[in-house]
Amino acid sequence: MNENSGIPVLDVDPYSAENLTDPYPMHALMRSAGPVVRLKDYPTVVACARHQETHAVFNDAQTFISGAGVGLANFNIEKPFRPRSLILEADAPLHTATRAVLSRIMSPKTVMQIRASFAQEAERLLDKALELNAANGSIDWMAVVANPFPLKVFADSIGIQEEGRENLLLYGDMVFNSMGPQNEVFTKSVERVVPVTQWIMDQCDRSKLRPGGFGDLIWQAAEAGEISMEQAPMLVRSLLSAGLDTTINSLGNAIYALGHHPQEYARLHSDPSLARPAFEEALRWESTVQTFFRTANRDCEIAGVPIAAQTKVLCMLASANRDPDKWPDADTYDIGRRPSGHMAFGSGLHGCVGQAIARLEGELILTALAKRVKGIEFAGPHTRRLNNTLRAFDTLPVRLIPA
Ligand code: OVM
Repeated sequence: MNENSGIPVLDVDPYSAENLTDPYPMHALMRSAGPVVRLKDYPTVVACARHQETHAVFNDAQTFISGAGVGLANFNIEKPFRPRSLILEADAPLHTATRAVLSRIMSPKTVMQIRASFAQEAERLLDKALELNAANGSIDWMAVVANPFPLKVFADSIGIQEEGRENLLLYGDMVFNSMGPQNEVFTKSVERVVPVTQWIMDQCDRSKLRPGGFGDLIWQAAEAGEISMEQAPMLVRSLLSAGLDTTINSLGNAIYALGHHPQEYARLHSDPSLARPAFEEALRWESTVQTFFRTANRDCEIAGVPIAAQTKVLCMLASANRDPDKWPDADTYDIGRRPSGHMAFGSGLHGCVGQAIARLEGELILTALAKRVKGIEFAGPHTRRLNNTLRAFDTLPVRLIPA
């Protein structure tokens, strides 16, 4: 205990290889220590690992701002690692304007319009997965399904060229790593992304974007004066940053959840209309975005604990999603649960603006899987891609048992 503040100080590093590999014992320790904890090695930080405080912080955007960065770095003190995102790392009124544009482009109406073509690609990919599985006895779910699907359907929706799309994976990996400390996980991902950074920024130019795609619609909003012309490429960059690595690893995490719970998979197989809640529960049980920060912009309190202005607040979203005070049998993956209030898409004003498209992608892949496959077995050890923010895989070998 720290006598000055009365806040428990824990000697745990959320960014150690051990905790990135298996964060759950750390989550339990943090939740049980108190509503707010300090971390010995991160003196600028307080952390919330319970659902109640995490939710409260995310729903008070006036006190807990995003404009000073949603990673460990405080942009009021340190220079942002890249020009700051105009939506993720912004507050009102800037955020209000950029959010309105992206939320219209990815509205429920858009989701209805893209559904048929996304479904066709999901069916085609699962046909291919079963063929490869028949030929080889197993497949790498990441290589055959999880990586290719968003790289096809979401990148097509944005309207970027096919050549070089794999660069987006290196970029996303780096962006999410940059929200943690400058550890080896981060510096290695920066080394990999350097050669493709110019390619990424080039794709944000109007001339590169298919007319009528999400990217072009952002430029149209600039032409209409909703945002400035200088802001348009930066908002396209947000789609490229946030739209691939997240959904890709959510598709990985969903198969990981179902593979570990054969009875839940059997339920899904017998009723493929459970695809949507099965995906949602996977987001709760194994949250792809594990953490985001806010910054206290004034002296304030969390759960009655005084928090000084400029403190970085580490919100452990994945831990909130396993908080036993919020969720009965929190560690149990149950596709009959309707996990509303989970924090995997964040919450409040900044809640994931693409979440309807992410859910569509998850639903369609799990539906196509459930129709063709009666069981999933792991076909060897998976390999994780350690990331300071994401729960991610390099490979996830599975054997699909055809129905
Ligand atoms: C952005 C951005 C980057 C990463 C994640 C994200 C989850 C947004 O550049 O706006 O939202």
